[in-house]
Amino acid sequence: MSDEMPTDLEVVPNPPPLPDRPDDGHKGLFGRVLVVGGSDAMLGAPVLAGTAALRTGSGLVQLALPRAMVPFALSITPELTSLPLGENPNRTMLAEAANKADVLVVGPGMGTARLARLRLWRLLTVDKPAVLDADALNLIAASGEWPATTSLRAVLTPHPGEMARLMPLIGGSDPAGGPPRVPTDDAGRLRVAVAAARAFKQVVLLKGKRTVIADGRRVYVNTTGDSSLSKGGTGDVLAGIIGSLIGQGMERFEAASLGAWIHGRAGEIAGKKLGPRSVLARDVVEAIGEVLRAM
Ligand code: NPW
Ligand code: AMP
Ligand code: MG
Repeated sequence: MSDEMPTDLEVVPNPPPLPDRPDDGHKGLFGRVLVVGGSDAMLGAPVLAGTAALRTGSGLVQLALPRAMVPFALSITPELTSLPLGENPNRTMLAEAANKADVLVVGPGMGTARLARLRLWRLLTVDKPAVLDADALNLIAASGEWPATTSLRAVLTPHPGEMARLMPLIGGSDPAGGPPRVPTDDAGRLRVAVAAARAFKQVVLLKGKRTVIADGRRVYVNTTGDSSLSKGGTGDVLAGIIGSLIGQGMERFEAASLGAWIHGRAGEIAGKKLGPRSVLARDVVEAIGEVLRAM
């Protein structure tokens, strides 16, 4: 990975507007989102992602998650539907559901067990746009290389810890010989996001204050968001928002840029109501409507 700042980048100053929502539309028109995630220890993550997608305007959102969790997940948000996953890796059923969806959101709370890896690898062969978050990124990092067979057109949404795990795949290392680290300054974060977008040929969103979105040619640095978002589950909300915007017809770079902006503003609104310390990820989901109404 080069230490040079790329000089051939277009800096996009603002996120794009929301996609149109025709008055006479129906749920099939506003995107089918399939969220794949959840594991014994983490039920909230896929529910937060799915609920955020519904709040962002998706018509239909299905959660593919371990069978035992389905009743709990649907009792939190009954508007979600489910694809219960059993103990055997029935990857055909999952691929069929993925092929029916307009967009996939893969990784929130999924864990990194063998079954999760088998399911992810099957999904990587599906020709659909996808948001790859959390454990989907951790599994790819652990495999040691970007999966060459993937036909997914993805948005990767690593936080700096996840990006550090991916950095060996793009030739990144710590000059001092320790584990790779993502720089904390704006220029360094931008360099890493662009290098990853170019190496993987995907859209990359590097989280944090001033989240960076890069597609290899363009870059957008988000300005919304504050420490109201510094709590478990908010990243899962972001994955759902971006998936929803892609399902509503936006291109990946545009959806990731607008999604980061909406997510940040929703965090700020929740923080004003409750105080930044007390905001929960679900409060960010609840504030999405206020953000969208004002746009
Ligand atoms: P440190 O401590 O600074 O050295 P992990 P995770 C580092 C699910 N969740 N932002 C930091 O390192 C997710 O979807 C489920 C964040 C820290 O040790 C995943 O599937 C929830 N981290 C799974 O949990 C709610 C930063 O990264 C490490 C950082 C694991 O995801 C929570 C943490 O990252 C969660 O969303 C930064 N700016 N900079 C639920 N309710 O179901 C450095 N780090 O180990 O990937 O853990 O993000 O919690
Ligand atoms: P994750 O670590 O995956 O749960 O994601 C956390 C989300 O909250 C990311 O979108 C971060 O960019 C955002 N976030 C966390 N802390 C802040 C902060 N202080 N300012 C702005 N955004 C933040
Ligand atoms: Mg996360």
